[in-house]
Amino acid sequence: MPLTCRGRVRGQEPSRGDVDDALGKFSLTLIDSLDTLVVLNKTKEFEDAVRKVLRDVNLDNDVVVSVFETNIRVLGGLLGGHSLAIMLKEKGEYMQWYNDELLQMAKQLGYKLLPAFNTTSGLPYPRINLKFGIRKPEARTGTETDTCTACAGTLILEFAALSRFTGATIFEEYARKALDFLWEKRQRSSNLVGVTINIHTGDWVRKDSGVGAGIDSYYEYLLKAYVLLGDDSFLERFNTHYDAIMRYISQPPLLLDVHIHKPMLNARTWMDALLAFFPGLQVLKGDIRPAIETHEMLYQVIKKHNFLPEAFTTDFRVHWAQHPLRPEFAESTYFLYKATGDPYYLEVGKTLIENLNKYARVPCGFAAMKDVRTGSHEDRMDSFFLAEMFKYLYLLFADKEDIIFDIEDYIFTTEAHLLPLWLSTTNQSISKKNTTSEYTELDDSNFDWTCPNTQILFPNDPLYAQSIREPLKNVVDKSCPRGIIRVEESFRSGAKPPLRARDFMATNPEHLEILKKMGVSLIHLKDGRVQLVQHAIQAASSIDAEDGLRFMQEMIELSSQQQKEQQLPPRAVQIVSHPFFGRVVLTAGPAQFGLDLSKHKETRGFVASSKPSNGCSELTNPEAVMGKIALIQRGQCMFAEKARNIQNAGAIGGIVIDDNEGSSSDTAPLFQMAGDGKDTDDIKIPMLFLFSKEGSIILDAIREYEEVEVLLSDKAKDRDPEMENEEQPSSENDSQNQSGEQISSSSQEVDLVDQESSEENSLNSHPESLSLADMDNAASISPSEQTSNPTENHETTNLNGECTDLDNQLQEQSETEEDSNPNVSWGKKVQPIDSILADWNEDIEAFEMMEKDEL
Ligand code: DMJ
Repeated sequence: MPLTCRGRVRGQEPSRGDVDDALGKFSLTLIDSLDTLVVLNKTKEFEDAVRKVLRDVNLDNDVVVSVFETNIRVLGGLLGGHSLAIMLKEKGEYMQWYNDELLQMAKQLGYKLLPAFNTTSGLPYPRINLKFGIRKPEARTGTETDTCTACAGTLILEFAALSRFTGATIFEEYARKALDFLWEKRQRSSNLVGVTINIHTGDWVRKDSGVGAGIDSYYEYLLKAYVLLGDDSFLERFNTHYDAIMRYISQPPLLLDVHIHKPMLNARTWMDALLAFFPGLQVLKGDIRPAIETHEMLYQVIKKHNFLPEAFTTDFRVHWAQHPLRPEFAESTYFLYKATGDPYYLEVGKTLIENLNKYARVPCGFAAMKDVRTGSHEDRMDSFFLAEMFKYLYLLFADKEDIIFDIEDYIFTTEAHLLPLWLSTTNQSISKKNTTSEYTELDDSNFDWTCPNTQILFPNDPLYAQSIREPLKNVVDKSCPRGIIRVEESFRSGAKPPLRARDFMATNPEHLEILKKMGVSLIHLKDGRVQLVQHAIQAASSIDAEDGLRFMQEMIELSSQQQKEQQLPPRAVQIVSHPFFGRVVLTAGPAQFGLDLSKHKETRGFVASSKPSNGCSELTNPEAVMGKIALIQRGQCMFAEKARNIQNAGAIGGIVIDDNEGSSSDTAPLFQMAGDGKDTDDIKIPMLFLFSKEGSIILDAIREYEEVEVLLSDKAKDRDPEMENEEQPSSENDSQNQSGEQISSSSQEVDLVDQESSEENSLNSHPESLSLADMDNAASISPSEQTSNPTENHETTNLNGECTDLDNQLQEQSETEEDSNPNVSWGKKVQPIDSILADWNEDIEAFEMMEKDEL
């Protein structure tokens, strides 16, 4: 936890949900970073770290962990550490005392994970209790029915290495069985796999398919299993899937999810950051051109937002604004540099490092970005940052002689752990399943290209990579919102649904009856929200299914509008004084009253606690808060009242800190402070809200450094290394006069926030707001994924800047023209609604047939 400078111990911090399943009280970060130390030539530190692991780590904790994460980070970390420990020992200088202790731990962990495979399918349960396994009452797990494809298909490298290192064949056998099952279950006509699968029945639960979240490393491990184990069946499977990916998902430079049964239609209009690993895998496969294209597109998204947001739309706007310092893009950059030798990729790496140092580096490490638009931080530095990001960035710039062993003798696991290639000829006793007869219709060139050789791929053409990148140079800056609006317009012009979204009441039995007829079901979420899901196949007739689709469409628009009205984008509190120098940026909630920081320059000042601390009456210490930013505790009175009291005492701003101990923006949705129902125009100062955890970072800083200066803004101010030497202005006026450049850049930021404010809404939906998801069959038409991004409608109707004219023109043009204009619609054709509906019955029939086939 780089902001609070502590380790994150499971159970001692508020739960963050699934993301905590990686934590097993087993010193995750230490184990995950063992082999990085050797790569970085920190041999002595490696030796110390191994001793610490052997001395302190307990694998027998009563904790439920993710099988996938434990495998890739902990088992992989132990095996990577073992691989390099024996390499060092053989060299004769370091680790002379080492006697396979890490391997023994890895074996112990391997046996702990095996009960997860006790399913009829052989696919592992997603979670296991390290002490009690699965299903026992004490285990508190074992009732799950689904897992993700990557979760079940990303075991073979670690499990096979464990088998081959130890001679215990059971691990490799189990991992192979899970892979065999996934292969059997691939959708036979598209050769694609879905995102989640039922571990008991083998049915696809989520039938969308891409190369990012939920599937990514399944593909990676098929190709790498071939490299590590030399088993052709893995290569054949990989190539079959790769062929399908390039046919359906790859829409250069984009990679867009499709439906496994209807692979010609996109399943969503955004991409996730995890797919950034794919160009690196394409390099390993030897397919350099699309790797260069996708990588270039991703780099431009990064240049726009400093980091790759967790998800971004096909027109490159932020969809999910977090960035947990994921390494996938650095990984692909490294492999592209290895393949092309093009110094451009060193420049890319330099930008990545500069951005990390500039925006993510904090006194106790590197903090994840909570929001790439505001530059605010999350108190989180995941173990993959050291395991992967550091390793790939170091390797990108390292010369051969900088690394004390030959990196070419190893393969990288998905967590960048190093496994020696000599394992391919060790303990090969595990029987290979001969499934070769299943592979047909593949172009031979697919096989020739595996494992690239730059001399063969593009001899004598140093400008090869550049010539591919050049046409994509403006792909992000010049992109315009997609033409989805036309599909929506088709809805609007058509018939109205029997129940209008605005009239719908979840408590009205008649309404529920109509929904059922239209194939729409209602799910009450734990947090009080209501989710609507449409399965067209469950509608009473195809006419009802169409009505259902219209109803859902109306609901999306309504939800989008409501969320827009309810929320404002987050703000940032940046600590600028010594020793923070702007490095710590806290996510803050805005107020519906007072100075709007998105329209005005930031406010800078020293902080002072108000007395009384809740600010609910006239302050007794006006001299202390005069000209400063007052800290007030939440509770006892209205936010507006607090604001008036501190303003009367002469404060230039206020920060309300939550009185609910332990609350944090990591775990609670941000909200805006409402007024008091009266006219609040008299409140002129900016007011921000911090949850308790973020607030205590400021309070701790005051205790330690007394004078703490902060900047209240809508986006963190860039900080240069010089900022540390800069004389800190002491008043708001001083700071606001720093430079004209700064002022203009902050007004651009306002534009950006305005454009993107609605995207924020999907992150912070209020419990009372409606959320919509998964229209299942309807997912086979373009607008379906708007269910998870209710902002699309807003964005397509509120076009900005140069794009407006172009888009309006296009709306008037014929439908076919849109697809011929690459500026407007990257990817596949947006079908007119009539043709979709005409196709409807046929789809449903085909869908039913395929379901039967699968069963
Ligand atoms: C890593 O833990 C692994 O690379 C995994 O396969 C998916 N991505 C995370 C980091 O983003």
